[in-house]
Amino acid sequence: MRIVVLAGGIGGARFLRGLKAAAPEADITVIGNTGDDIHLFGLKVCPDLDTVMYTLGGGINEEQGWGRSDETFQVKSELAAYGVGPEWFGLGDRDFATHIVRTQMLGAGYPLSAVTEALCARWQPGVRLLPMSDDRVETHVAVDVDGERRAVHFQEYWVRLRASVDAQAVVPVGAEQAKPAPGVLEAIGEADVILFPPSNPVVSVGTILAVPGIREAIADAGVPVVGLSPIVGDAPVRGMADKVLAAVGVESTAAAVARHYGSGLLDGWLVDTVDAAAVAEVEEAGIRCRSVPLMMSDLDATAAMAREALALAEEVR
Ligand code: GDP
Ligand code: FO1
Ligand code: CA
Repeated sequence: MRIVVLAGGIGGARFLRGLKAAAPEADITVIGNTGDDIHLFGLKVCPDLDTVMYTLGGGINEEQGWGRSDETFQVKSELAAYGVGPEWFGLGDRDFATHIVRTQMLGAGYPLSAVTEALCARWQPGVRLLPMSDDRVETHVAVDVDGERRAVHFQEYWVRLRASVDAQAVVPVGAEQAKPAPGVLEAIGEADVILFPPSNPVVSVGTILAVPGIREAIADAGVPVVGLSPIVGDAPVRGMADKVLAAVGVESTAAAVARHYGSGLLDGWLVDTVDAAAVAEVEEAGIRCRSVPLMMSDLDATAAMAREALALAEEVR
């Protein structure tokens, strides 16, 4: 079975671990969000691609959910001693090596998709990891500070400001001009099932869908498209999905997120058991819905979620 998954960082990566356990024979292609990417110290950092690669490859900091395990921060403190920041973004020494290799290859003319493949040759994530695009896309968030509107990079909004101010708008800068990376449309066209993991609907899955051609290819694929809610009990399990959903006028409920994707895109939707009351509302919107436990507390629980998603896909096929 060929499965395509649109993934952000932590939510996407943890779900993929469960999916691999649930469907060990499946051929899994991951289309990764690159809207979180940022250039720092002359280096290109791709947080969501790296989170998927490290999580599936065994190099992730498990507690944190991002960055490397056994990490140290010597380079960061040496940079700080030169007065070179930003000090608010925690790049560790082991992680730095990834960004150096990536930036060196990009400088030599390799596209991001080829660089990602080369990095994955070390980590062996057990899935084919494709960036959504080889073109530069950067999510910016409009915020009002002291009565003035300004746009900040998504990482500045999340990591420096900790999403403490409301997001007025979310813009995937460059997405309109971006092309899907090589292999993305082909993978969607050849998929048997397409899954939206419990990733952020706006700044992860939404950004991938903003690359012209990807949303259309999924809607036209003619195969089941099933998603899992990242909203449990009317709040994100972690992160700032509530803030960025508000910016696009969507309530932070499992049902509202399903309606936001819409029946033109989604065939099936899983909500947590605490949101069982949302099932009827989602089904009224023309999307088949089930309530099942959706907390990725361990591998078994996550694999069970993946099995439920695949079962729902068979039901709507
Ligand atoms: P990010 O790029 O690191 O923010 O990760 P993603 O976009 O892939 O996923 C973020 C989303 O995952 C957040 O909106 C969380 O609510 C959701 N999430 C994290 N852990 C869980 C979980 O155990 N269950 C569910 N249902 N959602 C989760
Ligand atoms: N998240 C933080 O909250 N603080 C950090 O200092 C930080 C650094 C960082 C470095 C590399 C990387 O791949 C991810 C990093 N993240 C950090 C996580 C990142 O901001 C988020 O996972 C996502 O981009 C949010 O969707
Ligand atoms: Ca992300």
